[in-house]
Amino acid sequence: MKIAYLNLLLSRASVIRIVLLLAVSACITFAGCHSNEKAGGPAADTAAVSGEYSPALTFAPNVPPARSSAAPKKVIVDIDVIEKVMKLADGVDYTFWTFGGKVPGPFIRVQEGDEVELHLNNNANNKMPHNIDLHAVNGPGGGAEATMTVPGHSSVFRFRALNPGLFVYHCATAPVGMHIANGMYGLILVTPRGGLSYADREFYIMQGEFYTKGKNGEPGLQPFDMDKAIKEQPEYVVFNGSVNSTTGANALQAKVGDRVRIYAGNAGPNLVSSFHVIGQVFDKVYMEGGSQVNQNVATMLIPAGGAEIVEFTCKEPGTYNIVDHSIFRAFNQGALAQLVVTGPADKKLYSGKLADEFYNAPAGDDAGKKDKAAIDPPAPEPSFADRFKDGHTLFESNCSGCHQATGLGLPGSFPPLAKSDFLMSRQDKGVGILLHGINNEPITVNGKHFQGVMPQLSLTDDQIASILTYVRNSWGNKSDAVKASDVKKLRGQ
Ligand SMILES: [Cu+2]
Repeated sequence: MKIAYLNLLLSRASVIRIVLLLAVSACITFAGCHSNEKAGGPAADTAAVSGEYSPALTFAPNVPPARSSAAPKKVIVDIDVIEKVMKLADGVDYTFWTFGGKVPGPFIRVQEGDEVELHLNNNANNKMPHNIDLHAVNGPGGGAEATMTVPGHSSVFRFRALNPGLFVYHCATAPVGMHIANGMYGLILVTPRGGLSYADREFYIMQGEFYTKGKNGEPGLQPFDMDKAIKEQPEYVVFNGSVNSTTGANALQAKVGDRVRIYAGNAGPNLVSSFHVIGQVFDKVYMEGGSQVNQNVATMLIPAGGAEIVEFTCKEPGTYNIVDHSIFRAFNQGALAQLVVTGPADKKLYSGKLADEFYNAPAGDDAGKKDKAAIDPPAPEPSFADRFKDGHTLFESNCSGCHQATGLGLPGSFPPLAKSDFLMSRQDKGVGILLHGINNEPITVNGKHFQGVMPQLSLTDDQIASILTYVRNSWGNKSDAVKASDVKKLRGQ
């Protein structure tokens, strides 16, 4: 989706004023160079509102398009509160409290100066009262007091969107932490007058924790655990409401050359997020979703109840993992999303692996000079038991993060190795994948389709033989040991 934004034309007088402003504030402002005066109208709080409309509300990862008219309008936003059971992870259900029936709630996009009229409808089937606190509001409780609503009622209040930026909204009914932990949050964007710069693709990602009675992965309908919430010990930390909401077939998609903007929120309720896209540098970041721009940052802190706008241009094809870089959250608790970039590779920008060669220590080093055969002699083939044991250790450090210690993988993202028809059909298939990785090629395992992405791991013939011996003889799999010489043969091809 291409999104066009208005470019602001600046008079010489306003350019001078901006230079002065920059000199004083020594910072770059939201929307480059804009102020209410320069937008040609009075301040946002006094500008006349002309006309009304109901904007499109989108659910993650989608973002509604920008409005073309710059004049402030009356904007009517209707949100239904729905309590419902949905999937938190494979085999794990949870009773979510939601804005609009999903977690996170709808993305609300308005413009600086708009008068927003918010209707909060509490479904008659719900059990709890709810309200909404929008961090974009200047007024008591951010609207929470005005919108406290019992089931079967609807509340209305209005606010003027005075401050441009990206803001969290959430339910603030007591116990507030429980309403947030159950999924009642989302983002509201107040675009500055003059709009944001051009972007080819915009995405909506929001992190949140879940505190379940059962441990991570324990199946069934899991109730909320207040004790774990108070101790800030979540079982799940996820993007967009569930484990694997935005991976595999649901990954974000972009093309080489695309300008990507991510609206990233963190609902908490407790943890601060270290938001990172592995293999991308954000060349532009609206810090904490506000007006100050930082440049060339790889990992952004997002406070609980806060948000960031990050931008980058996709330069190389590949699958990019989006994580909370408190990294056990990403690979063990669910805080993992993916962006798949397609298009031509530019080997001048990123070569991929160029060599894996025999290494000889420099002269004078204690290791001394040795010839290749002395360092890397053809080792005698170890026993099956030793191969299996080494393979287990190597699997734990290289493979279990994705394929899981159980060998069951993660549905939709990482194929199972346990009883895998693909793995067990032929030894050389596994060898080939461990030698070369998989670069976004489709593979089918036990009738299920995966868009395969696995990095090349730079393993030796011996290590590959051990890992394959382990995985081909674990979790119900059974076969002969894999020999290092079998791997060597295929490496040469
Ligand atoms: Cu609530």
